[in-house]
Amino acid sequence: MKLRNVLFASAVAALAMTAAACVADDPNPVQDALDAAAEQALAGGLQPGATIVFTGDEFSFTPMEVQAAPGHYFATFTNVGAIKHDITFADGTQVVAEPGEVVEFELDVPPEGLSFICEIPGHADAGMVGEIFTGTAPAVDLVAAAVGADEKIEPDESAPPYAPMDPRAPQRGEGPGITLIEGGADGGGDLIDVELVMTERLMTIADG
Ligand SMILES: [Cu+2]
Repeated sequence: MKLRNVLFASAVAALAMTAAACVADDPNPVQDALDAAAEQALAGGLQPGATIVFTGDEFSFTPMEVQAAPGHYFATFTNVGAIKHDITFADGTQVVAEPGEVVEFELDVPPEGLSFICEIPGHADAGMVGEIFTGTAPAVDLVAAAVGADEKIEPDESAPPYAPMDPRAPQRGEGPGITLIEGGADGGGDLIDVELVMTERLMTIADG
């Protein structure tokens, strides 16, 4: 009889744990996908048969770079953004997800790897580009891919020299144009006077 009681007690404990696990897992599939994507980025190269987890938002993919050996993969695309996104691979595979939606699909990674973008107009230019690499190092510069491969970024010779900034948070009342006047505010509190300087500059923010 004693044994039977013990067994019954552990069955109840197991049920309680299962219930707790369900409550912890279910409410936030979006966060789960983000966690999985982050874990995958740290894990290094994936092997065929694994599940590649992609997330997309305004306007990037996580991960932007996936390292995976050539072969067949399972994949999920979770839209963690507020507007519709797709993930479109260089081989034509396309998956569309509404905000909050998780879409499962399968993918063949060829020996040369596979680039992907969001095909919704403007999204790739805004940063929704990525690449599955089959080697150990990224084969293309993703920034160059985003701005156009033949568009070379040249250093600006007339730019002011690089000057390191003080990384410390300023003390109360410290900084250029900032004056601390103790007891200077209405009601007796301290007054921090901040001098805002307006300057007029001519600069190009976009061609044309
Ligand atoms: Cu998009």
